[in-house]
Amino acid sequence: MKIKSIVAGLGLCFICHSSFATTVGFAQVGSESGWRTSFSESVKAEAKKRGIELKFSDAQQKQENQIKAVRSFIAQGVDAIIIAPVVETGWTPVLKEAKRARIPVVIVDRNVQVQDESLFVTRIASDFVEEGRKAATWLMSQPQAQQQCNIIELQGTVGATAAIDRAKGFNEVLAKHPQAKIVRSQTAEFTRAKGKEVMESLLKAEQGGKSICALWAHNDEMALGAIQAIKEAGLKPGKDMLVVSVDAVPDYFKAMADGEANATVELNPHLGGPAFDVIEAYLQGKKDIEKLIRTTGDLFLQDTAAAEYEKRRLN
Ligand code: GYE
Repeated sequence: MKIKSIVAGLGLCFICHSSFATTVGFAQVGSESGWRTSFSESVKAEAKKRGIELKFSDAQQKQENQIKAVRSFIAQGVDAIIIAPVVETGWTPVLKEAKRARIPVVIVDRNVQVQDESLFVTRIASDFVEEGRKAATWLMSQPQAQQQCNIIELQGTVGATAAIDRAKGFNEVLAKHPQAKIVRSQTAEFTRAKGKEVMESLLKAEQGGKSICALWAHNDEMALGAIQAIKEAGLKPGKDMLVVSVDAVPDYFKAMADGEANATVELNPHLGGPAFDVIEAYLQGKKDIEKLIRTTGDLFLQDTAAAEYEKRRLN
């Protein structure tokens, strides 16, 4: 199939169309959140639908594992590689290796920091800065936030675009509201277990959390863990303390329907289709592919949460 790709790349292939057997390696971050799991499932289902052979690697949130996986995809001579990077830095050497082997790489979700943009075909991702802005804009519109509003922030993985950019967007809006400020901020690595553990310690540090107006979590999974900690501290999440985050996973809709969370910005996990569309187009010779393909998502609140939960829980 390598030969077919080359022939297709030259624009000479009449039989290649969607039926040619393509092998794609997918270096995934891990399975730290419900959103991540849906994203992995989307890629697997889409590969199956299109007859693509998928080599899937779960890096358990470690970049070194991802780099190893990419090297092994290169050694196996796959036709294309999808990388959902854990962190932004440290990608140049392995991307160069892929380029040397003439294997196209598509970046999905978080970003990579490289000087040479020709090292990847495109990146398919949401605007994380905008997600942070949306979360903060909603929070700042709430009556509780009109007077002094002390916020606890649970950050995502250190060095990950989703954490860097969400914080940036949120803080940008907050800067226009001097009555609101982040009083505690710590990473909880995008997981529910860490979300609970870190929130417990931050609530202790804040004398139980009575003076906290809101929790801002960089993803629903950490918020769900933190909601547990807030309840155990004797406070009502969603009422005594507003809860806002990003992802829009089914469990979070349930929490909103139960009144224990207030808002979330949707992050589309169905990235398999767009990723394979780009790969197929590239292998068939299309070279003028945009460097950034955006996905978007709306803010969801409690009013539609029960209905959304019903719609989404089985998907
Ligand atoms: O929000 C979180 C995940 O990189 C944007 O990673 C993604 C984040 C997502 O595990 O749930």
